[in-house]
Amino acid sequence: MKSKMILKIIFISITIILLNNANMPAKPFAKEKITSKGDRIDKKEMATKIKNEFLHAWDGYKKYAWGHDELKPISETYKDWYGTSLLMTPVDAFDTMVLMGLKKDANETEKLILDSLSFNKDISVKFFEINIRLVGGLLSSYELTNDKGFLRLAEDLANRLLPVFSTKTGMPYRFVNLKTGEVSGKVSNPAEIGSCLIEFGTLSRLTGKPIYFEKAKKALVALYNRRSKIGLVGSSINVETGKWTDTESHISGGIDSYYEYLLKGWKLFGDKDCKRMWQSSIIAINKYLADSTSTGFWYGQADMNTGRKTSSLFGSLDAFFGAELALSGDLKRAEALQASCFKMWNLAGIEPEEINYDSMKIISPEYVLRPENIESAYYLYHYTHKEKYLQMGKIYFDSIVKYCRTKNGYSGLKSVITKEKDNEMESFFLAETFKYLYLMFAPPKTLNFSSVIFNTEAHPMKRFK
Ligand code: DMJ
Repeated sequence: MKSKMILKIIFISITIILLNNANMPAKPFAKEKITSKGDRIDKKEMATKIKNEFLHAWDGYKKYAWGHDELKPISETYKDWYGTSLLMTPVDAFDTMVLMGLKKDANETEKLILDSLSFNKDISVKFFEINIRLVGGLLSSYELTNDKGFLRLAEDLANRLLPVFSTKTGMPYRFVNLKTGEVSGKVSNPAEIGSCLIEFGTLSRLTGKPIYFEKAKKALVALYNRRSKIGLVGSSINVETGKWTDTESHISGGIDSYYEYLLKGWKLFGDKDCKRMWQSSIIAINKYLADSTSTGFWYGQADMNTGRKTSSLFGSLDAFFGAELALSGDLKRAEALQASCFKMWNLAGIEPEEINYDSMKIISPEYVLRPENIESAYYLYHYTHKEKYLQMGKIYFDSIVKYCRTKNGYSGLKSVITKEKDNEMESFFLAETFKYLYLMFAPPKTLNFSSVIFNTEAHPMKRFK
């Protein structure tokens, strides 16, 4: 009886190991050359340069968009997402300023936020974006400063977002009116449904009110429970009926941070369900979506029910996955994927939004100042201490300065081929892109990596003890 049991355990362990090793990259980051000379990087000098460029972007915001959501750097004006400002850029950028030690700017920004930010507005907002940028930004601002004003704002905002969870399934609607609580948007996607546990769970921990954690966790579990027999999720789902409306599976935009929050929900709160959900999901991802080709190691698209490959697209958003693999302990796949991401960045001297990795052709040519490729290089430098990731970070930074810098800030590109600018400076450029760049080169004492978990907008939350 006992030996039967032991045999069974051995059999299950071997099966898990085999599944986990499916589609392994052939050569993990083998002959990838980063710089021609292999020069050592002066970290102090890089950190100073990055800080100065952050200030250049922030000065443009101050001059032409102060008090508004975002800077339009070429027309030298501003943009408010909903016709009235929610201070997207200041809230998103504040913790980066604190980490960079920019005391004067941080003090001015803190005053702007605490004196003028209010959420009692008759506007219908996108739950996902408002949560990751504003609730996340306010919570990390509170944890870094201990100023209760930030926590009060985060709690007020989260209370106004709560009506989104009023479905039978527990999965949230996409939009909510901040004043009336009216909800809309029943066809959603895994990322928008499953990316609030870090923020809502942290809010519960800080306020002692369990409701936020419970709502976010219920949504995450409800989505996980609708995975296919082979363990994958699709691209869109009706949150009222729980029925999938698009069964294409991938790790890209629209699904990406659902997986990120399973892993980070485990790491941040020690949540056992998140651990189990991540561990079973990553087996399916590596079995059906991982793709080792002659051009590198990638993650593509497949049907969630059959596992049949549907396309070979990879883009700037997918580049976040190296960071997740590294955080989960799978450095082999993380390093191989980062080598592919580096190739993608270098196709046109700066990263395109999407490529076909079979042909290595650019499919969507824009670069909207996204952080993910840099985020993964930062994680890999943290875990491996390999100089090549610093060199990679320097190449990324130099190309952003070269192609995206404007007289009054930074602009995304309509095309990485023509380098034509798009006149947008997204708030995540200051929250994420600059933060990850800076942290890669800054002294380790700037932020204790292992004591925090970053939300998907790079706002660090203290790990739950
Ligand atoms: C950010 O708002 C977040 O990282 C989100 O998860 C997806 N992408 C943008 C930046 O590219």
